[in-house]
This record gives sequence, structure tokens and C-alpha cells, in this order.
Amino acid sequence: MMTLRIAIQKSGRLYEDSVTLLKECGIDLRNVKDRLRTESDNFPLEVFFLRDDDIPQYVEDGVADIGIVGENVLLEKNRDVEIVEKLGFGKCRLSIAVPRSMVYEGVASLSGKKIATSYPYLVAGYLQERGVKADIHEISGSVEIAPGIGLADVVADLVSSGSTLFMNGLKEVETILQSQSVLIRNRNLDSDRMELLNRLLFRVKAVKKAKRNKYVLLNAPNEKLQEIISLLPGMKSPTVLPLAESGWSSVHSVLSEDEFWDRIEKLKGAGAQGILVIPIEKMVI
Ligand code: PRT
Ligand code: ZN
Repeated sequence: MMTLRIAIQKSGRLYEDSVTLLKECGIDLRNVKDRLRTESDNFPLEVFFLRDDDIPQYVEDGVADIGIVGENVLLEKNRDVEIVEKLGFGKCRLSIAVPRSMVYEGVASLSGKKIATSYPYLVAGYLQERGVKADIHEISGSVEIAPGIGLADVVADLVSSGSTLFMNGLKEVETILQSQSVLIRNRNLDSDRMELLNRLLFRVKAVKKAKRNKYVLLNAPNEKLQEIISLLPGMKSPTVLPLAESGWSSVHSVLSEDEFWDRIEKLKGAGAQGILVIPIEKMVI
């Protein structure tokens, strides 16, 4: 039978979120603990567990049809694959950081410096675009300690909270790239596999959308109903049901994360009471 083959990280920062996403898409995986390969009982999906660095090449070569990987790794490897969807997890940035004591006056200050990084291709491109000549020194891990042990003057490394840089006496001075995990695909999928990918993608989008939205229930005095409804966009329009107590209605709707608090405050101000907020598991519109 035709299956779609997906490559995900074997262990590391993207592993849990990748497996969770598949689960939320209703795809059950067997023997995840073996972490070599597995398949699903209820969706024609075969999963390969790999080092993240190898995923772009496997997908380009068609050994896997699709994959989940950080944009940082994808762009560094410079493989010819297509980004299908941004997944919203594994967010970080690739930044240049210099010792706190160093006087930094823009990228020109990097001229002639020795830069330690695991992203030589991206760093070289960044510097070249800005006409800066520096000496890139590729190392595979613990980049942040390089200046401290005299291996390099500055670093280019992934940052999320910034605490690793801080603890190593470094300050972030330039952002080369903002990154998150993405779903990628081989450029030459046949129509059967494209169809499976589209089924998977439909579910991924429903899960992503649900995460960005909340289900809201509240009680409204009938004389305030119009004002309250105008504050709730909903998917089409809010549901309004009479309460047992006369003069009151129950209003149900959906609110997106970015406008959530603002709307809740306005709803309270308009006379809404007993506001309940409930997470949404899937959202198909
Ligand atoms: O074994 P394999 O090769 O598969 O894994 P790996 O060791 O190469 O990668 P892994 O698991 O560390 O990271 C996988 C992916 O997670 C990265 O390619 C990024 O896309 C994403 N990601 C998100 C991060 C971070 N956030 C992150 N903070 N990857 C690494 N870091 C490291 C960073 O290098 C630094 O050492 O965390 C430290 C900084 O964190 P803060 O919070 O102190 O700033
Ligand atoms: Zn890696």
C-alpha cells in the first residue's frame, strides 16, 4: 500500500513537538521508543527518526517524502525542497554575539574577527552581503564557550531566551535569521503522495488554528445583547441561547489569541457575566 514517509528528529528539541503534532492530527504511532522507524495504524504514514541535519537531504533525495526541521538547518543545508507550512514551534534566532567588553559599532566591527559558528554557510552569506571580511571557524557544538577559551573572538549561534549568551559573558548584536520548525516536502511527489500530504496538511492546519483560538461562553443581559454580540466576531456569528432566568441569554463564540484579552475586558465592560474560556482541540472552517 502507498504510504507517505516523513522524517522527524530522532531526539532533541524538535522531537517531542513533532510527535505531539502527529498525535494531535489523529495519527497513532507504534513503537516510538525504537526511534529508528515506525508506522501508523490509522494513517498511511511511515516515520523515520533522523538527526535534524540530515533531514533536508533525505527529503531532497526522496528517501523521505516530507520532513519536519528548523528553518535554520534547512537554510544552512541549502537543499532544494519546498516549505509547505510553518509549524510554530522550535522558535529561535541565529544571532551574532560578541564579548560584553568588546566595543561594537555595527557589522564593520566584525571585520577581521574570528567567528565561531555551526552555521558557516548562513554566516558567510550574511557577512558577504554586508561587505564584511571575517574568518569563519566552524565548530559543531558549545559555540558559546569559544571566545572564553580563546578559540574565536565572537560567535554566531542560535538563541531563544538569551541566557546561554548571558552566562558566557556575551551580548547579542545582530540577528541573521528568525527561525521556527517547518514542514518540508520533496519537489517531485507523485499524485498519490500529494493527496496524502494534503490530507495531513488539512489536519495540521486545523490543529494550528485551534491553538490560536479559544471558545468563549458568557451570560449577557438581553438589553446589552447587541453591544456584546458586536464585540464577538465568531466563526459566522455567535450562538445565542435563552437562559432559564428571563431577561438573560447565553452567548457562545470563538476568539483568537491576539485579540483575546482586549475583547474580554470590553465584554466585561459591556455587562457580560460568568465568562468561561475553553481550549479548542480542532478547528475546521
Ligand atoms: O541530534 P541532532 O543533530 O538532531 O540535534 P541538534 O543537537 O543539532 O539540535 P537541537 O535538538 O539542539 O535543536 C534542534 C532545533 O531546535 C534547532 O535546529 C532549532 O531549529 C531549534 N531550537 C529552538 C534551538 C533552540 N531553540 C535553542 N535555544 N536549538 C538550539 N538552541 C540552543 C542554542 O544553540 C544555545 O546553545 O540553546 C542554547 C540557547 O538557548 P537560550 O534559551 O539560552 O538562548
Ligand atoms: Zn543537529
